[in-house]
Amino acid sequence: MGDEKKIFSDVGEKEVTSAIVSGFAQDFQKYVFSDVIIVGGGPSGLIAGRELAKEGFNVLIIERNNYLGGGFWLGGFLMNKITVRHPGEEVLRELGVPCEEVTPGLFVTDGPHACSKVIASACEAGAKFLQMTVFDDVVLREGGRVAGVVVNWTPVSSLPREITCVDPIALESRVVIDATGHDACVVRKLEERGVLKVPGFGAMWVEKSEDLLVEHTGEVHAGLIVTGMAVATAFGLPRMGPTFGGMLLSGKRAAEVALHTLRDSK
Ligand code: 48F
Repeated sequence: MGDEKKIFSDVGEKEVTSAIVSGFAQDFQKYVFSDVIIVGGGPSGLIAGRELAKEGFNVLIIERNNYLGGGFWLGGFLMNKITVRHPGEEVLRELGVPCEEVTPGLFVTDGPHACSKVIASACEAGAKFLQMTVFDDVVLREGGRVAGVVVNWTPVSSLPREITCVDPIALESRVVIDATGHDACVVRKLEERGVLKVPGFGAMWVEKSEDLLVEHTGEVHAGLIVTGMAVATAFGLPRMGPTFGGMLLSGKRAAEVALHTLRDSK
């Protein structure tokens, strides 16, 4: 011991811990007030985050799970295939995801490949993430404008009641995007507060739902944009099952709407 040639650099526990704490604190400080907070790290939230971060805005994506990607890893019925209807494949190709046309207008790819590329593209564009962090409430400001979110660590909600008095914290932003999928948690919170009425999504009808979902993607309330399956819940649109072109195009549309707001309010 002592004289043998070492493979790894000579740093120990305190340097490792210090790197984690200071790195997290530096990032967190920067995102106490963001340009955009996206709640939900599924396909629609990741694409919206990528587009906005690419434009130089600081984007924070909040995800209640440890992993990102939402329903995009597995496609339908636990079978590892992702389907997209034209023109959804154009987004996959832009990200370098190979896909095959199985019938005119319908493309198939592998979940892990597509999902990992979408996550990587959001990271490479500069989006930042808070995982294991759950949306709890909205921050409302003058005129009822949504101006941020209240969040807590996900594990807090699974602790026994006698030790769960952990207060959440608030993060402010210029725009909030609800990308929480079928649950539409942010929109539902506004309903709970008597601000909106939420019809919930309708029965499955893929030929109608994807077009409607992209068309309805946009601002549902001052300061709050809705994307992905949360749009179907917010507007009572039909669900679409395991096809994802609508999620990718809705993410792009949400980013376009957010860009208008961000540029107008500069
Ligand atoms: O469900 P999800 O993938 O939403 P999406 O982007 O895509 C929907 C498709 O996956 C699929 C479909 C396609 O045809 O119907 O369902 O609209 O991703 C939503 C993400 O939001 C997170 C959740 O864990 C998931 O990763 N999420 C949901 N509620 C919260 C949340 C919350 N309260 N706080 C933080 N994250």
